[in-house]
Order: sequence, then C-alpha cells, then structure tokens
Amino acid sequence: MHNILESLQIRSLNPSFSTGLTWGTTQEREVKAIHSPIDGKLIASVCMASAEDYEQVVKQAQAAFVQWRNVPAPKRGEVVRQIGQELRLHKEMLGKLVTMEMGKILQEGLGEVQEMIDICDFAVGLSRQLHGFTMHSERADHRMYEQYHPLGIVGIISAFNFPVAVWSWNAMLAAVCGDVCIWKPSEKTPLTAIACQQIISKVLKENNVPEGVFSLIIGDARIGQQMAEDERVPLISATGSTRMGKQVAKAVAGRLGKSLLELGGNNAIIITPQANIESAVRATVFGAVGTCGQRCTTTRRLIVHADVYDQVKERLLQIYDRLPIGNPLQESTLVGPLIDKEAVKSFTQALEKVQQEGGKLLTGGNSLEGSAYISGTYVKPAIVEAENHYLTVQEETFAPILYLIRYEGSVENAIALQNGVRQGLSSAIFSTHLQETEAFLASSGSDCGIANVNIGTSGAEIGGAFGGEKETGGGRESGSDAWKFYMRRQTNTINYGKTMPLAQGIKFEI
Ligand code: UN1
Repeated sequence: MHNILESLQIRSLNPSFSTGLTWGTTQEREVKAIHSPIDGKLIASVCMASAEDYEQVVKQAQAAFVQWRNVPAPKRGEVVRQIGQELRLHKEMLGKLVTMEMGKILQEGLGEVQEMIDICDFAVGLSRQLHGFTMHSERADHRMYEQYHPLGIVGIISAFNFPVAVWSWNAMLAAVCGDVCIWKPSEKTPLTAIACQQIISKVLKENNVPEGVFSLIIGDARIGQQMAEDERVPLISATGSTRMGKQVAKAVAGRLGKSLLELGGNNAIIITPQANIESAVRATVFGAVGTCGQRCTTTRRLIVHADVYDQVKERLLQIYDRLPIGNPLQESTLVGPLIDKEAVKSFTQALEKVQQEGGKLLTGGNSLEGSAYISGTYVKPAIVEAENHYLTVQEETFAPILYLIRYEGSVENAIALQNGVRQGLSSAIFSTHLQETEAFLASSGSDCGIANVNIGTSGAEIGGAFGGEKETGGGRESGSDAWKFYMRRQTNTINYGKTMPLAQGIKFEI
C-alpha cells in the first residue's frame, strides 16, 4: 500500500488541495488519518483544506475558465482521451487503492476504474457532438438555432462508495463542455482522489492545460457548504445521502444556482411467477451484497410473488449461507467490509428496529469477529422478511440488508409496492411475460430513473443517464444527454433580411 502512495509521491506532499499541477497546504493544518476498512491500519494522513484554501482554488478555477472555454471542444476532448489512456495504464494500481481505502472487492475496484475509462471514451466522442437544434423562424429571412456554451465552475461533491468513478462522470463531461471543476471527495476516501489528481497531472502538464481546470480540495462538509453557497460556482453536482442533498439543494437554490443531485435509493427487484428464478436470484445477490450493500443502486427490497416466494427465499438462504466474506483483496472474496464502525452501527440498529416493527430476520445481521475481521467493520449480510410500509424499510440503510416482501395477484400490486417509497433511483423486474414487463416500463409503471428488465438494480453502464426521481434528487449524470446540464443553452435568432419584422405579426410603426 505505501508503495502505491509513494509511487504517486503523495505521502511527502501532505496536500489539502491541488489546482492541477500545483499542490497546496494550509497554514493551520487539520490532519486527518485515513484507516483502511480492511484491517483498520493507518494508510496515510491528509490535510484538510481551510476556507482560505478554498478561496485560492476558486480564484484559480475562475482564471482557468476564461482560457479553457476558448479551447475548441474536440481539443478539450483530446486531453480527456489522454486522461483515459493514463487511467488504463494505472487501472490495476488505482483499482487496488480503491479497494484498500474503501473496502469494495478488487473486481469492483477495477470495475470502478473501468467506469472512469469508459466515461473518458464517451466524453471524447461527445466533444464533437455538443449539438443544438436549428429551428425554422416564422419570419422571412430569419434563422434560428441554439448553441450550448460552457457554464463555468462545476463543484463536484462525491461520496465514499464510488470514490473516483462519480467524479469522472462529472469531470470528464464538464471538461469537454468547457467547464472547469473543483472536486471535493468524501473525507472518508481522499487518497484515491489524490491519486487520480496525480495521474491526470501528467496529461495536464504535457498539454499545457491551464492550472485550475481540474482542481481538488480535501475537506469536510464545511467546504461542501461553502461551495454550495458560492455564487461563483454555477453548478453543484452532489452525490450522497438525501439529508446532505437537501442541505446542498437549499444552499444552491438560495442563490438560484443549478444543482445536480444523486441521492439515496431504495431499490427493488420484482420477481413474478413468470421469472427465470435462477437469473433473478443471481441478480439479487449481486445487487444486495455487492459493495457490501453500499451502492446507491443496491437492491434493498425484493418483491416476490407468493407463488414463487418460498422457492426464492430458500435459494437465497442457501447462497447467503456460503457467501465468502473477508479481505476484499483476496480473489475468492465476494463481500468486503463496511466503510467504518459507524456503518456497522447503522446496520445493527436498522436490524433491531425492523424486528421491533415485526420484521423477521432470516439470516445474517451480526458483525464478524476474529483475526480475519480485526477492523470490526465486517458484517454478515442480512435477509429480513418485512412489509413495505415499515419505517425501516422506507429508509435507505447503507448496508447489506435485503427486505423480502411478498405480493399476491397481478404485477400492478408489485409495482405499487415498488413505487411506495420516497426514493426513486433504480428498479428491476424479472419476468418473461411481455405484459408484465411492459406494465413495469409504462408511464404507470416504475417511477424510478432506472427501470430494468431481467437484470438487477445495480451495475448500470455509463452510456445511459444515471440518476433518479423523488428523494433521489432528480439529477442525471454520465451518458445520454446528461452533458446538457453542464452547459448553458442559448437561443439565437438572426435576421439576414433588409427589414425588421416582429414576431407574432406585431405592428409597431415608428
Ligand atoms: C453509486 O452508487 O453512487 O450502477 C453509483 C451502479 C454503478 C454506479 C453506482 N455503475 O451501480
């Protein structure tokens, strides 16, 4: 581990911010130690940025924007292409660092870096496709069209569970759009962020990218709040809890800025009697215990028809019984640790609460002890028979708890349960019956931002727009036309005639 950090030359720097090539630190340093959830050992310490640091970063970003917005978009895309190449070269190392700092299994750490590479490729293509519409004017000798211009500084607040991928979704789109970004990673996972910044700095240097196009600031909620309130930052893209999102949204709305929120999910899979049960179970297990239940898209509720309920339950219990839980760096492990002891506490508290409400714990729920689990952050994923209306089931607990919910009758009953929560991120149905799957996808079907058929709720590809409705915040990141939110749209009407007619046929003779 130390080798990785040393090879990135970050241990000696102890930075609290970077504006691209330059790293800085505060005068009065607040040092934060970062321990690995794998074994509780200290990995490295970082310095938390001060309000003055933030000011310096914003000023540099403002200056950079003035230059960067004039660089042709395909040239900006070329820089992003090279960033993608660097990430390819560092995939193993960065994936491993994600695992060490965050605790997800190595396959998922590597998968996360792959998402970064994929979004770079996507953004490169996009850099030649920042298209607007042309319209026909109602006036003779007039032309109308729209263009998309860069917006300015994009503040990116990312969460610990995807410590680098979510930044890249935002930053790479922002970069080709001509924006500059300031990234505040989760204070739980600053090392992977520092590593990324180091990796991309080589490309920035080689291409003379102005200092301040890609900035990083290591800080806690105070820096997030400062950024949210800052009118020099037209767009804040924040990923995290609904509680955090509401705070950010309020601050940004208070100054009429734009916010792109990707908040809590309470994702369900519906299994109908027409489902391929084996596929459904596989998807459920990956969705429920993958990343130890710490994805926004984690499967939290399983809504199963009474006819196949016992079969599904039995199969799940068999699999949960032999889940390999342990060191996420080991290839055989499928479930790593939770991020910290606080998360273990939320896990056990939610389980206590749901049982008080009438839920029946079928398996798991305990934290694991012994030499292999020395950090105290390993838990046995739980399955609980529950009802959708329980308060605990209505909440997102960021841990591997799967609520088994039985439904009877038609698929509409299952859809009503699936929609019957405040969150609206991801959803899925397993069925081979066209009428059921189409009912799920219809306007009266799933109310989520993501609705899948015969695949699970987690593990979305970067090509689609990612995000959800209701308390999930409404934002869309990553693929499709999510880029439009990172630009300002301008409608242009041009008169190439010799007279100046008014729209709507208005006569205004002077
Ligand atoms: C998140 O949990 O914040 O769809 C992002 C997925 C991943 C991204 C999750 N591609 O599960």
